[in-house]
Amino acid sequence: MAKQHTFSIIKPDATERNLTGAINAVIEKAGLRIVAQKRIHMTRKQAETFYAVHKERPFFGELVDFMVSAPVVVQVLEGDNAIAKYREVMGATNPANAAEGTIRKLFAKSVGENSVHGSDAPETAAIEIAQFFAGNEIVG
Ligand code: 3AN
Repeated sequence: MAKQHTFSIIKPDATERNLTGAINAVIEKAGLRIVAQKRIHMTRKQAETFYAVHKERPFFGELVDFMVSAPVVVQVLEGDNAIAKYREVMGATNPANAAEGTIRKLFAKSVGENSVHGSDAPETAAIEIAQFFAGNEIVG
């Protein structure tokens, strides 16, 4: 399997609890390499663009409010089968359903405040990475 890139966000509930390093340790232990990373405070416009696919969902407003409530860490992760691998490492969207040892089982507070985001397909990974990183900021 060729090396793949996926886009990750360490969300406000996690940065506020100073969990960036703890989450990065789980990511690296799983064999994924952090090849780009920056801490930003998302604007409302950035969050609305990022979550545009969820615009019609009842939790959209709440989700955007949450994502702009505190800093986040945006990342590009590299590895074999990185997209599926990171979703496995994150665990289920609702931490109540997340498997032992996953980031969401270990750290997430609720289905909304669930500590991390990871791309769900190669097409979305490419779009999400391009929203936050220039090519020369990704150093493998
Ligand atoms: P995932 O992040 O596991 O791909 P999605 O794409 O279904 O999950 O949802 C995107 C984000 O929307 C979630 N990470 C979570 O923060 C939020 N979300 C999903 N479902 C709910 C819900 N029922 N109530 C509040 N927020 C939700």
